[in-house]
Amino acid sequence: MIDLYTAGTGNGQRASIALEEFGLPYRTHKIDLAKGEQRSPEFLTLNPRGQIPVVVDSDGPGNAPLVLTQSGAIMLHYALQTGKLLPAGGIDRTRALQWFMQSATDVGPTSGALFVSQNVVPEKVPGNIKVFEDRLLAHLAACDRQLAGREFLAGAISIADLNLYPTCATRVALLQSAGLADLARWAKIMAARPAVQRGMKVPG
Ligand SMILES: N[C@@H](CCC(=O)N[C@@H](CS)C(=O)NCC(=O)O)C(=O)O
Repeated sequence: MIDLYTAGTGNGQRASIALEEFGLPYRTHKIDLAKGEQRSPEFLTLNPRGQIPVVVDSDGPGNAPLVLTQSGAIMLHYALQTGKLLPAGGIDRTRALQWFMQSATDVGPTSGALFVSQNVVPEKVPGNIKVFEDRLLAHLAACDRQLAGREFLAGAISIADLNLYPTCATRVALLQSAGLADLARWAKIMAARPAVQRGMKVPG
């Protein structure tokens, strides 16, 4: 059985939409980030960084229990385990990994930095916020160009698309103001997927 410790954030949604798309049964445990539950002694035994998402899988590799953090690692681990949403080999697999890493290392972290500059730093400086907004838009514009004439980022739908989607879902106004039409078309296709819809509602 898989236990998912999560909250309603982009990284939490990455884990839950992946588990839904892979068709893996899981139990959800809501972590209240505002109350600081991620820093409780019990939670820190699962993730010493004190962040969601965390998966506890009673049936990990070698039939041993697995505790896994990092939304990207969770996605990739179950893609490899199930053989779903990642081409088996060749250039298709390489391209899927390239775009998976683009959202994991460019889009997601920049969106996080934008959130911090808007909501967490003690002094909100419009010029600094704009720097992060522009950097995020540059990353998303690359996705938009890649999606021109394509339904998904790298051939068939893959973990590259799953990893990118939660950021686009939370940045709708920014996408619209930037006129990224191919990305907006792709986001509608992603939003219509029943498994994505279920995963985006977790933890409820
Ligand atoms: N790189 C990690 C980032 C995880 C992360 O930033 N989690 C945030 C929510 S999206 C969190 O738990 N924040 C609470 C905190 O840092 O106290 C991943 O992809 O899983």
